[in-house]
Amino acid sequence: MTTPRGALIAIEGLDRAGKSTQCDILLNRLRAAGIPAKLQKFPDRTTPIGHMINSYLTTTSTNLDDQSIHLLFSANRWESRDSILSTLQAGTTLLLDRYVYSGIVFSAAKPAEVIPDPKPLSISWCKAPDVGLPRPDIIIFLNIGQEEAEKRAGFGEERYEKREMQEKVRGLFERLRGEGSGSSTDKEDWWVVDAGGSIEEVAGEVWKGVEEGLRRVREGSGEVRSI
Ligand code: ADP
Ligand code: 2DT
Ligand code: MG
Repeated sequence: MTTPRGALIAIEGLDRAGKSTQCDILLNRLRAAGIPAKLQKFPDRTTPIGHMINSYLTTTSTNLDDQSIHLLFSANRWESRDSILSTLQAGTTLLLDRYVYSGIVFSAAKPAEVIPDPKPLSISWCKAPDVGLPRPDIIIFLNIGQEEAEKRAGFGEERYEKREMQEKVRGLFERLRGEGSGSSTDKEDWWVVDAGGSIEEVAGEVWKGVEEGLRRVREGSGEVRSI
């Protein structure tokens, strides 16, 4: 008998929603349940493309136009495509701490920098470079109000950690989740969790999403779909 493939589970949400905290808990919980699992974070700042992204996010001296940095974020996912697929085929469940969806909404939320005709990047333009990447079996969205997020540790120094940007990101995530049969998301792909409770409460709800993702894989064709 061949090994059943692992599940591809994306964890998404605004800054400080608790994504990284929940990913760590989940990884341990999956392994404790005897389910082989790995965690991959995007952006992956360890690769040469990731170094450019890190420099853009952490310094004001790295200036890239909005289109170029968007494509770099996407390229940073494409360079992981083969390893994502081989991990899943080896029967290992893969947790993604942010994925394509952060890529779309953060770029589309940016104030336009294109001169002389300033227009924000459209959602459809932002989606295009990720078409063809492995599609998650489930996207667990940690939903948190701005007020609650602001009670957690303060904004850091990175480029997108500003209130106005976060509010736009919130609205665009809502739009993406409600869009229905778009090319990269269907409503049923999303599993929305109230992320305002205690870490343990949130972990309990997140686990239900993981069980749903694992069920979809068990009952599916075995193929990894594409975005
Ligand atoms: P993200 O990865 O989504 O930006 P983190 O997991 O890094 O968020 O969490 C941001 C901060 O909030 C951390 O200091 C973390 O300890 C804290 N935190 C995470 N989840 C909760 C929670 N449910 N309740 C209170 N604080 C939390
Ligand atoms: P972290 O704080 O989680 O390291 O994220 N971002 C992320 C994008 O703009 N495009 C993308 O494709 C991805 C994956 C969100 C760093 C910041 O990078 C943003 C916050
Ligand atoms: Mg994080």
